[in-house]
Amino acid sequence: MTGWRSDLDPGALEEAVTRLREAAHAGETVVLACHVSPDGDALGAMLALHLALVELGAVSIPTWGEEPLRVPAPYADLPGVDDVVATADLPQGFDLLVTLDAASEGRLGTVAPLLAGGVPTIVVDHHPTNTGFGDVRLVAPSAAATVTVVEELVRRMGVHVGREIATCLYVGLVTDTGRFSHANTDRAAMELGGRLMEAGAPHEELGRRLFETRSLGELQVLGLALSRVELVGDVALAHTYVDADELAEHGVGEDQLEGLVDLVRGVDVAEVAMVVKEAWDGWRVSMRSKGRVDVGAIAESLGGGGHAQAAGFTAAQGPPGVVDDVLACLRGGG
Ligand SMILES: [Mn+2]
Repeated sequence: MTGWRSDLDPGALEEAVTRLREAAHAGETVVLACHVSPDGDALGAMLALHLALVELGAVSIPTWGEEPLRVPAPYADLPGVDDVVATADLPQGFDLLVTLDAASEGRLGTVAPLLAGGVPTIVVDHHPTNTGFGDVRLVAPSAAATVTVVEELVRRMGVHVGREIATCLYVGLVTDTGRFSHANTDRAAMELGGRLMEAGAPHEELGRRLFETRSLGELQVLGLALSRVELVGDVALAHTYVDADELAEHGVGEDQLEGLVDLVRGVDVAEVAMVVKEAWDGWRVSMRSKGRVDVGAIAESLGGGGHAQAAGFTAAQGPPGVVDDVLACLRGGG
């Protein structure tokens, strides 16, 4: 096996396929759990495997461990999404647990305690930081997305990848690769995308729904925030903010403005971008760097964390105080 497949233990792959097929053919109950605050890869991987298991005869129950379960708007029409069940409503006994795109037990939220119940657990993931929990582990850090591993599983289970499964898999692939543009985009990702297109994934419609659709309120809040971007020339910092009243007025959640900081980073002369959003528990600060400044170190020094090019922290005070703190770090060589 080459590429991402060489990350997997062939014995574990075979065991996972056998267990899933046997469970399905015996009509057993399989619980599938993706990480909390699910993104496209988490939901796509879980629902694709769910549809495959149902086709083979399993009682498959998809869930994730938070209450209330709120499916993010772009994913509300995914095939199988109506079958999602709250963790509190899971049956008392089930036969097999599969976790998807979750790097640690903590990311499973209220599903995590089920791991201690002695139910065999298959872990399907692609995070290099996966902590190694579970019984059968299919963790492929070289895979662009968890759906990459799921497609392999589904094919080996003998299930045909039709339009519905392809749609779920494509959503995971196109979101985790940033529309086939992030560094994790490789030949395997491109080839998988092609196969899924051929299988009927509506790529054009999905592209529009996932990347080009916003509520009117979201668009207006973006406009507001963009209209007051400021540039601090000596440190090439572009920054802006949105407060809680503005979010409430437009019916927008602070978590719905994920893309704003990337827009701010797009300012041609900026090296660092920062967005400050007021949330119920303080001010959430997102930072991005084009590479010369380690924003992870700055976020860490201010009580948060992240990567060199994408990081964040929570602050008790909003602008201008939080801007002053960050400027002190940037000017201090932090
Ligand atoms: Mn992922």
